Amino acid sequence: MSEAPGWAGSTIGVLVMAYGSAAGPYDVERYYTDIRGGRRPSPEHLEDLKARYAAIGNRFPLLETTRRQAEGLERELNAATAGPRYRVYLGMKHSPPFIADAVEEMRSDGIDLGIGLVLAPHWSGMSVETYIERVETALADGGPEFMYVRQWYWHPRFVEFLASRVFDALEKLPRGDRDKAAVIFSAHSLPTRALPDGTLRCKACDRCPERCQYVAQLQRTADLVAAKLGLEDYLIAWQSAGRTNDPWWGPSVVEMIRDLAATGHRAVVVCPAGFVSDHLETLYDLDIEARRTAEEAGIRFERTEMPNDDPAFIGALSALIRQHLSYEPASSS
Ligand code: FEC
Repeated sequence: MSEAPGWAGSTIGVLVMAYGSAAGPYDVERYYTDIRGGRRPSPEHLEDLKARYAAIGNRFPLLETTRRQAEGLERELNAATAGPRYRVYLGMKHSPPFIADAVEEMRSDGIDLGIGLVLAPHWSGMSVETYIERVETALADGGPEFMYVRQWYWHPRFVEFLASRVFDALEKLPRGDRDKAAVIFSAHSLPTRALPDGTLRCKACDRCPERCQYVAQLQRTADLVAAKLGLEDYLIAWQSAGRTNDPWWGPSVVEMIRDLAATGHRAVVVCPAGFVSDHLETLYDLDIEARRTAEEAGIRFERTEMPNDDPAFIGALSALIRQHLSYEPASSS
């Protein structure tokens, strides 16, 4: 497979981007303020967030996991003897190393071609596009030519990987419960707004080429994984809604678990398909909150293991980057 014609002799810079996390309990206020676009959180909200981190043992694994993913990706991309060389950079949205710093590093390393990959498979104007905007702002001072992988919810190797994780989680259930189990595919909720016709839309819809791609893309991931496994009882739901005054996209995972229990299910497997690492949203929102909801409702709970730096997942990311460079060398989509 020939990649990025015209760039064969150069080093391609891959900018891997993720959400970011606090560096420790002392850094939670700075981090929360950054997430809120510079507005400091109320003391109640800050205490609530600190308490959630404390409940998971004050762990902040996202940066380290993303670093391992980036290192693994660089190794995997460079494993091929022919073709261009790759250098992988790391840029976070809400904590150091920030995206702008990574772009600056690429510029000073003399990288000619950059490719941006956000570690979130489903596109939304409120998620993936906000990373790209940060890159574009940083590029205003000059820098590599850039292209972006905006969405990869469909990638066969990612789908295959998720299917194996769902299979493993189902296998952990006792046989009798497995036969009455439902699988919930979840992603981060987004704030919504009401349209004049009464329907709800993600707040980002004005920026979507088509409406609610985010919802349709999660559904597509779920359908593809379900088809691989022959699953019939599966749904999508939304998790980790923020503590803001807006309504957020639903139904939530917690609501869905209660509904499933009420309709005779004996177990639920949650596959957080919108995330690829362990962090607060999996370790607290699912492993503590959603699990507690299931237990209170009298049904079993399993969560699929996150991709983190599993070699099969890193291989899927590497295939994605190579394909993007081969088929769309001049595209920015
Ligand atoms: O472990 C960690 O420290 C980081 C976990 C973490 C991930 C993550 C991913 C996404 N978020 C998305 C959207 C929003 C919107 C708001 C918002 C707020 C928070 C807060 C925390 C937080 N998010 Fe997050 N998100 C993570 C953590 N997120 C903490 C603030 C406390 C709270 O309200 O619970 C609302 C912003 C505002 O207030 O104006 C919107 C989306 C993703 C998935 C895509 C991605 O990874 O970029 C979408 C991981």
